[in-house]
Amino acid sequence: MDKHAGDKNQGEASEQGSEEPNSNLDRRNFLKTAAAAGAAAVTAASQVAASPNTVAEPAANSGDESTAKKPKEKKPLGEHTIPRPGSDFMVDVIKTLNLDYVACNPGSSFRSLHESTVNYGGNKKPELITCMHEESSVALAHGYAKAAGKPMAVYAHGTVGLQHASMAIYNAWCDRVPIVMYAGNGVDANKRRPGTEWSHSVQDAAALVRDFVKWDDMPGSLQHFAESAVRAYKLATTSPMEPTLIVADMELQESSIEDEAALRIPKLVPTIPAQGDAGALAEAAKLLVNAKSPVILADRAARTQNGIKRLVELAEALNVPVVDLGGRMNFPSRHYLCHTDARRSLVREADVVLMLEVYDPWGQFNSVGDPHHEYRRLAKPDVKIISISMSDVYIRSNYQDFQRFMPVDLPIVGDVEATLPLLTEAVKRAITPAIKSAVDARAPKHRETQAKLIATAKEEAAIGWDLSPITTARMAMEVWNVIKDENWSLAVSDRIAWARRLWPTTEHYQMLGGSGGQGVGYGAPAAVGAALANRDRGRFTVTFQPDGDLMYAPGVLWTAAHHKIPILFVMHNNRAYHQEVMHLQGLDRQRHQQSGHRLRQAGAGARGVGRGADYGAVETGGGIEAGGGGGEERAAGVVGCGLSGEVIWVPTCAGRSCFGDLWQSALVVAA
Ligand SMILES: Cc1ncc(C[n+]2csc(CCOP(=O)(O)OP(=O)(O)O)c2C)c(N)n1
Ligand SMILES: [Mg+2]
Repeated sequence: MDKHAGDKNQGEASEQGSEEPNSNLDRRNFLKTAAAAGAAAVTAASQVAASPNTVAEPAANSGDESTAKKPKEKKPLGEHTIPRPGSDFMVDVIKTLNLDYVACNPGSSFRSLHESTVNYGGNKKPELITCMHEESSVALAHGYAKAAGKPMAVYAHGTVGLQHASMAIYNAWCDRVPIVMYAGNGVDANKRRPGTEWSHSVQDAAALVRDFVKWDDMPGSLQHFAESAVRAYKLATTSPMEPTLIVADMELQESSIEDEAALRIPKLVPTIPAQGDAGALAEAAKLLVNAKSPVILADRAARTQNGIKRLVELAEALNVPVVDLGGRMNFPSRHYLCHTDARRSLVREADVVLMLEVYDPWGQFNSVGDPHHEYRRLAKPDVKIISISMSDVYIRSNYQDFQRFMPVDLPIVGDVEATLPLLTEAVKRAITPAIKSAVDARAPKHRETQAKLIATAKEEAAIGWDLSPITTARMAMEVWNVIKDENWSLAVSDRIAWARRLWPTTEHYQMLGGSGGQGVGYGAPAAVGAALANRDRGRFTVTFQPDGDLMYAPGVLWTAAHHKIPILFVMHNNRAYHQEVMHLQGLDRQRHQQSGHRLRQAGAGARGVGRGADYGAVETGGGIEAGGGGGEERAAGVVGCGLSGEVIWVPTCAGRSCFGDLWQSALVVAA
């Protein structure tokens, strides 16, 4: 309960100094007693409008007998009414930005913006999505942006809300994903109410996250807000795309708009993405055309279906194999030039490598072992490297997500999707008839290699097929059998590698990548965000959900149920923070092998996270169906194939009955 219950104007009046009339003394004491009684917080405008013209009786246990007994003052109705607060105008501005949703966990620093969004804005465009944790709000917006191809908004409480949100903002930063965030703050100390409002106010709210947002501002006027909100959206959606943050001062939100006729909302005109330099692209084309063993590495390259189409055109023009590093869905997995599984050998043999928005360029050509840090070169020393990326345009100093410096022979600044058509044209111009026949001659070999790669993946997936609990490979294929006729989208595609290896893909929303910054706790909320976007676009969302990741903020399941966001959660419950278990085991082995004390307590502190958790019985509110959880027997009944299972969550979707057929045939592994 927010202890700052009560009317803002009354609160201000109560802090006016010692020369107050008696009635003000009464109000101040009323506020104290009302806070002690836990009165609900509402916005200044709405509370005043809704309140009777009498101040309520103080609570009997206020502990302030003298004031509790004094008669209460009556004020004329409407004296403090603010029919048009600044936050109404802020909502007018936000509505010009084509934002469908705003994720939020409520907080009084943006209560006015909240109230205006719901009552003035009609809770439409944007519509509030209630989250249980600010980290969930931002991760949800992160997943949404990749599935929707456009950002959603986040409202965050000042200070504490942003502190909670910070890791998720960092993930989105690393993943180059646009999110437009608004946080509240009480700037003027003279206006702050004592207590929480001070501990939630800050001189510079954005300082906390400034290293990993592209831009922030704290507007000093409504006109300033309009211009900065439009700028923030524009910057967030210009590649390299990143989160942005506008801090909305409480006074600005809650005070009446003055001189509204003078306010102007600038028009949002999206920035045209940067294209690579024509001369450099001609040089790149020459290198690629004359290469014997070229390869393309694509990472955060394709944003839309057009991106995939353009990469296919380039690859086919050169008959060059493509390795999809998976930051985005870049290339159809059954295309004869998709050689993702051959990454290491392709890089080892390559004479020319084209990198398309690759997150870790150095790591493609070099490795450092663990735990002894042995260095290994993975490529020829004279390999020619071309890079098309926006990473040189925008970088920050403190956080090291920019990775180790990689010397590149031809570094080209440009947005990949926007630049690819120019490169393909340059390639076509550079291909002589003699080269064309050499290029064409590569195709049969590439088809053969691709068929072999798929056959190998299937063979490897079949290893241990009949084990119980089932393998993750089998889990991936059983789930595939269930979803393959849907217009499906895998919300988090870097957790179970088998899905990327084995599922045929064509559409840009089918594999939505990972967290970017490897901050655990991303998976569940990002999947719900992706499912929100997919729901509106008629797609079906599935996700493989690790136990540890879910346990960070499982309240997001409530959000899915509450907002009727359909999603199939397939629990990957290995009952551990297993990656950490493996680290501990590795160190234990290294340190104690000779003394014979290996694996003594290697799992303590990292094991058991999902043990005993009956995910099938999770109560998250109406609309969720959960199954499994009762062990092998019950799971066998559910899936009808005698395998060990844990849980499947299928929040219901209005108009569609729980994907009942999926429920019948989906299953989950318990390791
Ligand atoms: C916020 C955060 N805290 C801690 C870590 C360290 N960490 C890396 S993987 C991992 C375990 C995750 O467990 P789970 O989601 O169950 O996946 P599993 O490793 O079991 O497959 C942890 C804690 C991290 N990456 N991010
Ligand atoms: Mg786990």
